[in-house]
Formats: sequence, C-alpha cells, structure tokens
Amino acid sequence: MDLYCNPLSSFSHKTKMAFYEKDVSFNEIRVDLFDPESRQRYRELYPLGKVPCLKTPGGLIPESTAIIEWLDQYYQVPKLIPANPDDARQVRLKDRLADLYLTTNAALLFFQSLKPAEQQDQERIATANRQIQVTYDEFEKALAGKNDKSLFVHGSQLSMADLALLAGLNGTSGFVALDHHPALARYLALHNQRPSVVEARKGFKEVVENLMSSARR
Ligand SMILES: N[C@@H](CCC(=O)N[C@@H](CS)C(=O)NCC(=O)O)C(=O)O
Repeated sequence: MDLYCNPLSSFSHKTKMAFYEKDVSFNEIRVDLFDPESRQRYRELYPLGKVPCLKTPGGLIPESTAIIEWLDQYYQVPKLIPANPDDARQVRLKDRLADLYLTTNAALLFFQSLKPAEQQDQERIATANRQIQVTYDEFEKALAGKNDKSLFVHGSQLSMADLALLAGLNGTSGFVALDHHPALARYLALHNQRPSVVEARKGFKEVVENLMSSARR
C-alpha cells in the first residue's frame, strides 16, 4: 500500500499514527506540496491534490478519516472505531471537531504567521483562535477527572478521535497555549511520548523551521 503524505501535514500524521498503532506496514510516498511539478504529478493521481491519500489494491482512498475507517475494517486490532454504534458516533464526532476546528485552524494560523504582519488576515485569525478555544473547552470536559491510564478522549481506550486530537494539538498548541486547559495539557504531554505519535511526526519540526527561516529572509 502506498501512502501519499507530507511531513508538514497533520492529517498525514493522524493517518500514519493509525498504521503504527496497528503495526501495518505501508510505503510512504512524500508529495512535495511546495513544488509545482510534484503537485501537478500528484494531481494526476488525485485531482484534489490533498494529502494523505492511500493507494490500495482496491483503489484510491483519500481523506484521513476515510483511510482510518478502511484500515479499521481490514486490520481490526486494535480497534480505533468502537463496535458499539453510540461509541462509534461519538468517536466520529470528536474526530470531526479536532479536524475541522483544530487541525484546519492550525494550518491557517501557521501560514498566516509566515506572512508580513500587514498582510495577515486578522479576521480569519480571530475566528480561528476563537474556534480553537471553544474546541479546547469541549475536549477539556471530555478529559477532566480521568487518570493517566484512561486519558483518552472517548472511553478508556485509544480511538480515531485521539489520533485526530493529537494531530490537531501538535499544530494549535504553538499558537493557543493550553494554560487554562490542564487536562488537555496533561493529555498532550503524555501522548507526545507515544511511539506511534513520535514516529508519525518525524520530519515535522525540520520542515516548520525551514519554512519559518525562509519566510524571515
Ligand atoms: N480533510 C482532509 C484534509 C487534507 C488536507 O487539507 N491536507 C493538506 C495538508 S495538511 C493538503 O494536502 N494541502 C495541500 C493543498 O490544499 O493543496 C483529510 O482529512 O485528509
């Protein structure tokens, strides 16, 4: 299986964490999102040009959540989406909240921060900050009172919602501090040590630093 991804992409991290958690091997193909030729070549495979995207013998699967749903169907251990429909629905909801209001806004804040102050869109930045705060509040409620052994956003086991949340927090926590969200801060510190998380984020810091130093030049 070929997984098209990029080290800067939190949605790629989320997907890679699922592969590592399940110990399923894959062939990583890095798409250089900053190189027009590489982007064009990739669009011939997947016209929307978004990563991650998984090429399976049965066809192409785009979208981080859809990839994890597929993985969970064919490689069931450990389950990342609970079998119980109510639990599954809640995991999917938290996955959506993390993707739409954390990860997406982290990317927005990051790319805005690379622009000179006078070119930054303050309205979009304010909206992103507000959505992140509100989403932090939601996740704080889900985590409050849990001990380290069951510090997962739904129930007492790792799920797709945790992968989405960890991917999102990796980006947002650099912009919106977790000072007023102690359970979330403890959650991030704990899971940042998790081997799947460490492995999935390899290369991320270097790409971020390169982009920031080119923006300063
Ligand atoms: N909803 C998608 C979002 C994917 C996404 O936005 N990927 C970004 C990188 S994190 C991307 O490919 N950006 C390149 C582009 O928009 O052309 C998912 O969950 O996979």
